[in-house]
Amino acid sequence: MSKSALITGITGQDGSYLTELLLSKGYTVHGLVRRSSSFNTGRIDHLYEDPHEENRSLVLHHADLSDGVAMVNLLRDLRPDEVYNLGAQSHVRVSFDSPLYTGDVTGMGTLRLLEAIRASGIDTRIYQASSSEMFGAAPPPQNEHTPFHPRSPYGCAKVFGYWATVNYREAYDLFAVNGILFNHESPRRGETFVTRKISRAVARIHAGLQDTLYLGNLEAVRDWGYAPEYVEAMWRMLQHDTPDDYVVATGEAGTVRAFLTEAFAVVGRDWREHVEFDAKYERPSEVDALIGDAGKIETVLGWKPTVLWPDLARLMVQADISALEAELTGATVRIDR
Ligand code: NAP
Ligand code: G4F
Repeated sequence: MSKSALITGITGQDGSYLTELLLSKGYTVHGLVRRSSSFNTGRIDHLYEDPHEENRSLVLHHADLSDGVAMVNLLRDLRPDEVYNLGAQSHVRVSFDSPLYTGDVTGMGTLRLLEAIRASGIDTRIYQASSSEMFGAAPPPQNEHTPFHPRSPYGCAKVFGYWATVNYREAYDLFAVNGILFNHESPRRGETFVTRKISRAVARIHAGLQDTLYLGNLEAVRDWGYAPEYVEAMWRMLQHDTPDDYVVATGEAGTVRAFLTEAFAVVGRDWREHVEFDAKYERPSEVDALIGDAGKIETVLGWKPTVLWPDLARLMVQADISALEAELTGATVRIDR
């Protein structure tokens, strides 16, 4: 019998790569999609199966992490072997503008899902998308023993989700794990996160469509990994014989300034001729440095990253240049990296 999984946040960067991974392993994948007035399934359109087909391996369901009843009903009906909770208001800067919404979806949404599993009485395993943002002001390198000191409403909400996951493991013997993932990027990264904002701008500047890129703090240090490798880590956590929490990171970090240098070098340009500061992209409280120690997951689950941030910067710029060229020549654009 093939396994089944439910993914919240299936339309996001990680959701799309995880869906590809699980389908390649023979899973039936159910995805939770929130209602939107325009299409929000661009990252998974290439995997879409018509609802009238029989024996589909990818099935989408309308629901929202703010609706606990919908989640109980969905879980009771689907009875998935595995649940991946990737849904979240995931933008740190935006969480300062919408703190209560972020707390509700990113924090309480996790508790609603855990409680929906308990209330529906199903036997399943759950992965919670925890974040290095929980470490916040704690100095690097950060690992599973580093105390949390979140610096944003998003970070606070993720700390709540982390502990709710641990609590349901301890209280109800639920197979529940936290993946504490450091920043991970790809050509499918949301356009307002700094790496993708840079790679898109480089492509547009190279094509003569843009001259200036406005950014905030260039001194922040991040440990950027490659998203397709990180979804493999999520899956491995749920295949292990015991539930546990793991840091997922490359251990190699750079500043936003260094990422800029690497990205602009792809088109032979100096970023200093194109980048200007805009205070609106700064955060009321910043996370200065995130550098992960992923020794535990390498030892226990044999997971090890291969793509480090300079290669990632080049890969993302090249993908955005190709996508823009295709767009300008009227060819169909597919984000398939
Ligand atoms: P993402 O691209 O922003 O995707 C977030 C997903 O959550 C989208 O599918 C989004 O739907 C969905 N969502 C938002 N609000 C929702 C709601 N109220 N109900 C149901 N779904 C909702 O994020 P990502 O980069 O793939 O990250 C996946 C998860 O890992 C997130 O929980 C994020 O916080 C966490 N994380 C990410 C990183 C990273 O560096 N990428 C690192 C650590 C942890 P729409 O498509 O409709 O917006
Ligand atoms: O790309 P960012 O917005 O990512 P951030 O804040 O590190 O959060 C991401 O990683 C977390 C894991 O640690 C995830 F949990 C979270 O969901 C998200 O995926 O910003 C990175 C750095 C920050 O220090 C920010 O201040 O880049 C700096 N930055 C400078 N200028 C900017 C900009 N960030 C954005 N988004 N836009 C700018 O113009």
